[in-house]
Amino acid sequence: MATTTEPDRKFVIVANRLPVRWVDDDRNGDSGHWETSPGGLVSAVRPSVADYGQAGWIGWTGSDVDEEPFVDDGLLLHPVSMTVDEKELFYDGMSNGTLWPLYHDKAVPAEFHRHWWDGYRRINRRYADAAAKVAAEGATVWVHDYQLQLVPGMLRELRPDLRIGFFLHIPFPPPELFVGLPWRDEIALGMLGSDLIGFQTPDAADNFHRLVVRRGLADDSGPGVLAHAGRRVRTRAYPIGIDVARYDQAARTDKVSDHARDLRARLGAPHTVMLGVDRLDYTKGIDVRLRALKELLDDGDINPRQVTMVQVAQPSRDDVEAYITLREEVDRMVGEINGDHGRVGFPVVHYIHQNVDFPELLAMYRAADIMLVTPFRDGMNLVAKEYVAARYDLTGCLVLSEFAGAATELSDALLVNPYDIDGLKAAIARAVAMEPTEARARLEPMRAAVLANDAVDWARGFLADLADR
Ligand code: GDG
Repeated sequence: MATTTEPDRKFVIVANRLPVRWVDDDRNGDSGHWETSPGGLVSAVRPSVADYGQAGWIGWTGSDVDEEPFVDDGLLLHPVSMTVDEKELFYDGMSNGTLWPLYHDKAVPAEFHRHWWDGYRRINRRYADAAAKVAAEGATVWVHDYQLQLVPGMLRELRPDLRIGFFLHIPFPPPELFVGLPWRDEIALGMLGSDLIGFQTPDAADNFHRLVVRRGLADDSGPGVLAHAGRRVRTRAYPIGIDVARYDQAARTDKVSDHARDLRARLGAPHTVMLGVDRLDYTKGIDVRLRALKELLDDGDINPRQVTMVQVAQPSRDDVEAYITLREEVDRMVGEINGDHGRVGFPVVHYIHQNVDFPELLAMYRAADIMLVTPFRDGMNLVAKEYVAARYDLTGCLVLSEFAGAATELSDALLVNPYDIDGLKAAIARAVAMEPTEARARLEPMRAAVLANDAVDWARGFLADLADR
């Protein structure tokens, strides 16, 4: 239903994507339907909307077609459109060619291009204008993530009456790294337009705090408090949670149990099933876990007749050069492992470069004895939490990078440094041999941690602090 835009929304989310996306049914654009967008941001943020009567969401539909605002389930969806060229500068370029690698330190070099920056500013302005148009007097606006770091500052200029919160889903790098960015002060000032800035970890919050004080952009007013332009700006860690009940309940159903049993049978009923689930992204360390597996097989430390690995790599950002290269590298490594160690009908690595649906994902979490989460750097990593939520019977072993934000809460996982291949190999070998009593003792506190901070707690915690002056 199309609707006119009135400044009547008491609560406005501003995120790169809308919470729904248009799916072409017949591939020629004649018919289609809206479905929930994938990813952790939407599932964590969407429920908070229910606490507010009149809410709106500003975001991109993923297409270059101009769409009118419309209401879905009481929520005003306000599409932001961008041309193919603008998407290249703003999204592929500045967001994913500059900021994403810079913030995930040294996975690939960050590129700095002035025309990307111009595109980033232009599109941030578009989101800020849209938010200014729909927000009611005194409304709360919650801006999300690295694509939109200029929006709080731009919005504050347009609408000083608003309460503005910003949450960064990815890491914030140490000041020593960040200062190489030619537009460091503009980005930091953009974020300082907020009343409250949330990060995934205390380290990220601390990095930002030190940066702005060191650059003379704000004064230190005590732990987590900055003084900027006559206002108080608070910074704090709010580790994001998942919809625990959804994973826990689905995992307990007969349907998922049957599915998991069937999956293990189809894998050749191995002794141990290892699993990786990631967007195909160079920060996630998919290559490093394949390298560790290959060496363990080459050395004879793992028996390919007993151990099988499933790697789901959801297609992602496939217009960006580094992602194309990674895809080729992963294809090659999987081929090499299976060529050297597989048998006809029994590959060692089952590689799925596709999106799997929720029931299939759950069945995989249930079928996996070992979950490998080995990013070089990750804001949080929801997959680690989802696995823990699905292991209601306290079986299974999580191997987790110490550089994922999740490692702070899930410190009972087998923690690894993904740059240390020998250490990773030792952790995998240890996970394969782990006794059920140890697995249980590790999972119990991890489940307690995941249950204690779910997605709704996370959003409410942030929004309560934002409301508190
Ligand atoms: C960013 C930050 C932070 C993946 N493949 C499939 C699938 N997924 C789902 C997972 C999970 C989500 O996508 C991925 O979330 P992550 O947290 O692991 O990673 P990013 O996408 O990089 O997210 C991250 C997050 O924002 C939230 O703040 O934790 O650090 O980088 O929910 O289950 N889901 C389905 N099929 C797949 O093939 N159904």
